[in-house]
Amino acid sequence: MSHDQLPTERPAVVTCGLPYANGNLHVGHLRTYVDGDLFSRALKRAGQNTAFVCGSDMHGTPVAVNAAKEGVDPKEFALRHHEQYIERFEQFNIAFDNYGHTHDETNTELTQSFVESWIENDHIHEKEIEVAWDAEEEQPLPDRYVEGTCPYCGEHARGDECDDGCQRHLEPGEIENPVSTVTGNPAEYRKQPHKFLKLADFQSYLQGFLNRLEGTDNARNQPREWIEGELEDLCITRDMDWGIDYPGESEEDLVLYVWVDAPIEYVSSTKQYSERVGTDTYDWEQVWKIGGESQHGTEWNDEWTDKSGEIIHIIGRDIIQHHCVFWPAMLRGAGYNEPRGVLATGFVGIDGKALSTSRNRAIWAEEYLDAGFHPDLFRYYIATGSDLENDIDFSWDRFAERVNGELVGNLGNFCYRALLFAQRNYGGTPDAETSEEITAEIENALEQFREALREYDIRAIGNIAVELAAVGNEYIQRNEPWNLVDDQPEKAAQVIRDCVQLSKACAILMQPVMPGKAEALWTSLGETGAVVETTLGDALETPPTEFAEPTELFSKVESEHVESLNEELRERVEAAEQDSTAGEGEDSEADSTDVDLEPLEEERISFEEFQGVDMRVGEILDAEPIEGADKLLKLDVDLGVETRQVVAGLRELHEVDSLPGTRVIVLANMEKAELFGHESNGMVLAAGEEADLLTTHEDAPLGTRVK
Ligand code: B3M
Ligand code: ZN
Repeated sequence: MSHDQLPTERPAVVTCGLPYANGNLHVGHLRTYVDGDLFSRALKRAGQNTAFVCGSDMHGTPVAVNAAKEGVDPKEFALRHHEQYIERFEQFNIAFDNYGHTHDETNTELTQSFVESWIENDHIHEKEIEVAWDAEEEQPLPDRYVEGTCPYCGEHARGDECDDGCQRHLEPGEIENPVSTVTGNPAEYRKQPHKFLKLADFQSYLQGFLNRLEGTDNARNQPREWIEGELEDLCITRDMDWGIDYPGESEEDLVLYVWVDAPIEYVSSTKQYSERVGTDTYDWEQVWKIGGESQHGTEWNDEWTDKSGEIIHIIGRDIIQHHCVFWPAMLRGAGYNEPRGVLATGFVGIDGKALSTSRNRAIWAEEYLDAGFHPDLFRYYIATGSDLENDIDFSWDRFAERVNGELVGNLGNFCYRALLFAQRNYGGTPDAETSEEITAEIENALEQFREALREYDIRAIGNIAVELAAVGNEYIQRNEPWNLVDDQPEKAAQVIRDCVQLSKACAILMQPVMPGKAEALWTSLGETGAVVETTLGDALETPPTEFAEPTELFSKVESEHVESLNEELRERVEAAEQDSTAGEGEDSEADSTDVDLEPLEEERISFEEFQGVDMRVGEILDAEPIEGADKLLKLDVDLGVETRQVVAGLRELHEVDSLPGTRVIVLANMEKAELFGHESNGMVLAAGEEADLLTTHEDAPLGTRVK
């Protein structure tokens, strides 16, 4: 059964992935929040009762490991970052209706009630598993306390996620060649009982769910592959003391896995909002439950769709599996409603390369603000720079170009000219009718807005006001009201009336993407109230007959400023490179993103075994990115005897265009694998985190065996 078109009569909730309370926010993090904020504002302008909620993710090893590095208590550490995020979001006009955190009472209680409900409905069982253990420190090594090799794609993986490779979630014990991040020693294994959510109970439900799901293609399609075979149990407990206790158990040091309580915060945060504004205004149970109640069963009943609210999640595309497989199963297991849409955003690169905090190639939220730019300029850039699911590049040059061309030169220029002319000649909006031509243009823009909303096209929503201003600029230029004032005063008044009406429409249409600038324009129009209280229809209401002389909405980004920002970034990246070179060989405390040199393998192999390893000289003929896989490239490699297709994790570490023509060494008898639907027939050998490619130094012919 398909969903009613947005906006619906029912309440909606828009959520953003919860930021781990463990560091500073950079422009890469901000993308999801800007998109979420834009989308929730757009729904509100379209008249949908909407709550925009989020919260800080306080638990898990991402927080515990960083707190331990600082030598502080994880709670105190996480709360400090939580407070900082609240401030940062406000500074970027990201206006959550509720921003909680996963450690608060609401979430603790609700999380435990979810787990109790899974227990009651027989979706939980206990089994003993092998968990990684550091023998020197005598401590368990959950999640980010181990690093090793992903069993699915062979890339380097951190604990519970393959964030350098196939992005899959890894269960405890799954990582290969595990090394403790505490001591750098190879991890050992210990037996330990844990609790599991039986995902297999939801196999057929999940298939139906993915068919109903709306949002970006990556979120709807990628998970299909992950639910093909029988679904494995999801381990929901960890050997840690920082987290939410498993209900009803007194076992010390066993808490719920962070990915249990984190998404439940979406519900908790909505509940807090509902409690604050009153259930008459917004009832969280109408959204999250079905007809206001829990409805159990492992299948979905189509009649439930219009008995509950609209749940829309906006996330980074590295956490699709959590939101489109685990989370719907968790909700169904507790009798809750399901997400209607999941929008998974691409990543943000810097100057054509991947953002990397360890290389200091990042632009921090604070740094952007310190540069003195209005937050709305960044919001506009990031929301409209690419389609939501594609990666987007941030560069100060492009930023200046777009601000100066699209905002200063077009939107700002039009509204300023229109209002200045109106104010000087008529003291405000002239007494005339809006023309049919311009009424139709505004109606068309409103329809485009509604259409973009229905299609979750955040980029299109962000562009509409600028496009309408371009219509206005063309209109004012064509009609030259300055030449009409004396000879055709009525015509002049009508043209200017049109332009003021267009400016008013621009204020409403730009509000989701540039809320601060929209309010400024609203004030210039002499409007009372706030644009944040308007709905789309108000764009056609008559603007005030009087207003004051306007001020310019945007100012130009100067090229000297851009140069100095580029210089700062360049120096920073170079300094980080030098630091990392200077540190090589030193016995320094490695940060979690550096990998210490692995100890040499003690176990020897025989010459016969080595002879079984078929390594050949090859040449890359062609390299192409794989859609939906940020790190992976599909290579055609000439091995002399034949050309092989090989999938390799080189995308972010090498210029893709520079690869064809490169001589490489290929492990030709590597087992075949399938990654993101592409067969990989061989493995290109490379050293270390930077994937330094192995090659030959003379001209051994292609296909020559390495021995
Ligand atoms: N805290 C951050 C991430 O993996 C993680 C998101 C939780 S969303 C419920 O992007
Ligand atoms: Zn992987």
